[in-house]
Amino acid sequence: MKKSAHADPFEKARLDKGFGEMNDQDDPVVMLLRHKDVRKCAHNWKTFQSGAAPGRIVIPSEVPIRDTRQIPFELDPPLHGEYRALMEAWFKRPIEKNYQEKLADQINASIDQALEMGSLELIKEFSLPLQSRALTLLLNTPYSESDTWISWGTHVFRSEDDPLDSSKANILYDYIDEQIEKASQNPGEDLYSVLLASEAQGRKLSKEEVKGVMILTFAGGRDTVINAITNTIAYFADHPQSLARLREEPEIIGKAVEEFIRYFSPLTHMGRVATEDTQVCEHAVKSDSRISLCWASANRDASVFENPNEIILDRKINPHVGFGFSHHKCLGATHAREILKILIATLAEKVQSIEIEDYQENIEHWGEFQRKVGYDSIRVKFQGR
Ligand code: EMZ
Repeated sequence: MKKSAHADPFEKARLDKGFGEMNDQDDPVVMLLRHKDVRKCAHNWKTFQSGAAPGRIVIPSEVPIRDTRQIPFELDPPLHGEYRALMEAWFKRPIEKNYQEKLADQINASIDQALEMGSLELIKEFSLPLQSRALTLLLNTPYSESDTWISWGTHVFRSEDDPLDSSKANILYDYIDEQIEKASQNPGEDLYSVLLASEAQGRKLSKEEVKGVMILTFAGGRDTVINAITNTIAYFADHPQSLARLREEPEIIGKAVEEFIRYFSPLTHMGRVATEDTQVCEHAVKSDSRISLCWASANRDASVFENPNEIILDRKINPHVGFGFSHHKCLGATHAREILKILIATLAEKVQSIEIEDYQENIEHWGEFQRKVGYDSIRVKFQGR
């Protein structure tokens, strides 16, 4: 199998019964595996809520390591919509030309540096710095802040031997508290200041609410974006003809980005908490227990996607749920899509070939399922054109 391949561990269970079961910190989770069920339950916020205890809808549950509610992601309608509306325009800024030019400058510089280095460890020396620098644009904060964020490593709540690392989480919380203090004393043009000046429920957002938005902005788009970048580059290493095709047909880059998101599904699943005794796939779900919406499995559902285990760069019909579905669709998706589009265009322009020299896969364990989500490390060599 190619080094960049990501097998589908959910296929059998998806076909046989439509769900899987796992245990997360003594709290069972019923994983929904079919595209139709995932979309239906994502839409049904009354029965499957997001506004449970902060951290509970994340799997592994982050209840032990945080009290701050992440906004708007851990709210349900109608409150969810009121908060989300405050942020929509800000998170759409990546479609502006000026934003894209700055992003392109950053990505050009990253690729030039990679070409100069020749061989590099892609995550630490490329994907993580690229993600962090790009985040300075989304937050509209000084570029130099990215050095601090890079020093935190790939995931802000996990470390190599601890899936819920509270000391690491505290570094992020303290940093955000400090930035909120600074912005409240000296407002500027950054996201902290914009949020501090916003109003919901007929009053200004509290510092705790602003913190909730900021934690989500930092955490939600971190390992997900890093994995998407890394997996895309690993794919081009195995498929140089695909990079050549995108060079010849830049008009399909947008479709290719959607296909990569579908195939790699950077976020495996997201939980919901049942508000009443109910059923999914004829399986009983008790009130106050969790289900998960398994985006990664839904994205390989052969009843929706022809040849789901193949990357078809210009796939015509692609209703993937890689950015979630319904009310809680990813707010950072515009930013993530722009990063990938510009990355692919720049690789096509500047890179002739990429060779994978060494790699360690990052395998997630979810009950009976083992899923490759990316790499723990991957050494590659870039060859310029
Ligand atoms: C949460 C989550 C959001 C969570 C869309 O995903 O991402 C996870 O990586 C974080 O750990 O707290 O922000």
